[in-house]
Amino acid sequence: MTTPPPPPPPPTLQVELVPVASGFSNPLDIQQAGDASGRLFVVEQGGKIQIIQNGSVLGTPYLDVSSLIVSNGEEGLLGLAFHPSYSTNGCFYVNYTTTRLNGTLQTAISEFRAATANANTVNTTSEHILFTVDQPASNHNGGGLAFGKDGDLYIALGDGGGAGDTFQNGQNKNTLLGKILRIRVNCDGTFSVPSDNPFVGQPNTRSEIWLYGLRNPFRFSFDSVSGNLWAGDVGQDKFEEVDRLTPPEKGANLGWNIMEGTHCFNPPTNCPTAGLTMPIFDYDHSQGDATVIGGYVYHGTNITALAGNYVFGDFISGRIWSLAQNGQGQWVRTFLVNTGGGDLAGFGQDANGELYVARYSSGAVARLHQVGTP
Ligand SMILES: [Ca+2]
Ligand SMILES: [Ca+2]
Repeated sequence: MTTPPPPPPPPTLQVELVPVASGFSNPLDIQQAGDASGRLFVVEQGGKIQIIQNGSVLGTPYLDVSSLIVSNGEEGLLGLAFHPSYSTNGCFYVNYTTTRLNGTLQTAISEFRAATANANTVNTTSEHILFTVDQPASNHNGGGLAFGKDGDLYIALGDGGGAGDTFQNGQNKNTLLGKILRIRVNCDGTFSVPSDNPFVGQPNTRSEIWLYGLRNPFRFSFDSVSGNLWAGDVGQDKFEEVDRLTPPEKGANLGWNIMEGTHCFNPPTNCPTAGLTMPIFDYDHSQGDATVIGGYVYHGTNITALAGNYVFGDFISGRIWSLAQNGQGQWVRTFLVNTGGGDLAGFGQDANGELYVARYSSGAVARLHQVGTP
């Protein structure tokens, strides 16, 4: 009688970055159009959107707004979202900074329209600017755009800039800065404010506001299954935070600049926390991390261990982690892989739920992949 071999050790999740395409200039976002075309749209900070199709970068940009925008530091073409009915209406939305409209720095939220949904180039003359917001400083412009499961467009704007909320916008509900907004777009250059937005009809507030008290929500997303909103809100000098809001939590005050993460900021001790919605997770700068990059809840099939986990990272360190609740309900962060410092500017999710990273300084797009799987 032979002794059976010992069982193999439990598998350890090993995640690698598989190159998908390269040759981009400061890519910072990756989107897909929900049109079953398999195309990935790569947003370059300087103003071009490039298409990856069947593993190759098409020779002509999908859209080129380089001449319409300003791009420098935290400025540029910062976000892209395709209309939920893009395959029939061709409408998509971008968030960029510009000085061309009134000579001073503004954020513009613009609609563009492809002549046909399968077009691989879009003319800039199809632009309709939905609205602009004056930017008092060059930094903290936010940038993300995303459609919720409700079909409405959500827009992330930072506190305007400076440091420590110089312009006191986070808690000021009479400005769009330092907020996540919700509007209803019509794909004809117009939009409306949904009547169930939280501050509709309240004096001295902006009805477009969905969430307030944010510092610089550069990246946010919706869980494609639950509809929860996940945001990475970039901190000041000490703490980075991850926020998760369920759809009913409209009108929540996420705390800035009373708090930075779960810590008092202004005042620095004994700050008034009543009514504030805390991040589900925050982390300090002691390990070289200093700019959170919001990602996506994983619903792909390649990395089975990450099912339902939130995947996010940090621009400064390049680290990418997963975040999930343990059996006691505590949020636990697990390191997955590192892009290298200054190289992680955004995540993308394809039609199958697989995740990609926009590698800012190396000008590449890579896919998160479990080592040892096809
Ligand atoms: Ca700004
Ligand atoms: Ca907060």
